[in-house]
Amino acid sequence: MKKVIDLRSDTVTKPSAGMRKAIASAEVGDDVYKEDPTVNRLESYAAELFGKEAALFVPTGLMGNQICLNVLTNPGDEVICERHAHIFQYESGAPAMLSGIQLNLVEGTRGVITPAQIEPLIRPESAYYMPRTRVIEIENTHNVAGGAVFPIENIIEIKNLADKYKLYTHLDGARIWNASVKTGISLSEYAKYCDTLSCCLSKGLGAPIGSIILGTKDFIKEAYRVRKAIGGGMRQVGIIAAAGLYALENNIHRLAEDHHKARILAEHLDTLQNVEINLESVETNMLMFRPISMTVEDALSKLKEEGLILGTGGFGIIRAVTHMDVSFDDIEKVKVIFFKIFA
Ligand code: TLP
Repeated sequence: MKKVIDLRSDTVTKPSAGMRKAIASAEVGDDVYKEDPTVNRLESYAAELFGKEAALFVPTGLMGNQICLNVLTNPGDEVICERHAHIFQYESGAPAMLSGIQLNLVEGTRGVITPAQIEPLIRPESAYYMPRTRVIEIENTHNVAGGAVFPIENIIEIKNLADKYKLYTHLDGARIWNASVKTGISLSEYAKYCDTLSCCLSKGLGAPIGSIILGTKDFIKEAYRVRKAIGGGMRQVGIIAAAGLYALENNIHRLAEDHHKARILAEHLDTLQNVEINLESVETNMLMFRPISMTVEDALSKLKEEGLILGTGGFGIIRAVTHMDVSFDDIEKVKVIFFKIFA
């Protein structure tokens, strides 16, 4: 049987042998009593890595983002974010559902928003008839923008703006690892410019489940309460945290290889006639491209017949994401399939 190559997302990876070993030998306890030694180790390791006071292990990136927003806001408040932000596009309306808050959207350039765009949207304190602006949220790397890195200069400017208006900043850092590996900027440097952040162990780092949120000790104390309230209090979850620890210790630096593989595919697609791709937009492990003279659905089903599963990045485009379960050999096979369908 032909091997299927799955590039729908970097979430599709399966735990490696080393990770499974770490899972099997994990020490566990009841984490709702804070007695799981492996979870405790993961949280303190992450807090140190990001230079934040405290961290909390949560099941998913969505829950991580939403707990942060819930703690930072009150019902009726507003969060400013980019128009294609994950919290707006792909979190099932959770800001409204869980926190009673609304989002004020800024049209970014490849996911990047600027203080000049944000400042006019900040509601005056005196305007009691308007929602209260409370948080500025950014995403790094930006998913819909194809894994685009948010430049650190913009992040610093946004943090300064937030400070000027006494707003909080939240970073959706589901793929902050990719940004850090790409730019060489440390995780703790990125973390300096946000009050809260959420990062995913289950994307490029290869863990089966798990995200971590970070902030001050006071913030994490509140977050702990919210996590329980929405059903995220887990018990002997050290078996999963062990995978997360393994991922942090072993799988960050290798992301450069995923970036390289995405680049190889992008350069190949750029030579093919029936595809539109902006090479400059391929910065990390994602590529977004538009099929020419066929619909996205047709292209996806033709690719699938050849043994390659891709997904859509929304907005009429196809998304391919490289990850640790695709080898350089697989990448060569993908090139052949692309040639067959798009040349
Ligand atoms: N993104 C998934 C899909 O939801 C689109 C993917 O395959 O890329 N923030 C960002 C920036 C994300 O890309 C994702 C997942 C999340 C948060 C949510 O993480 P999970 O799936 O763990 O809830």
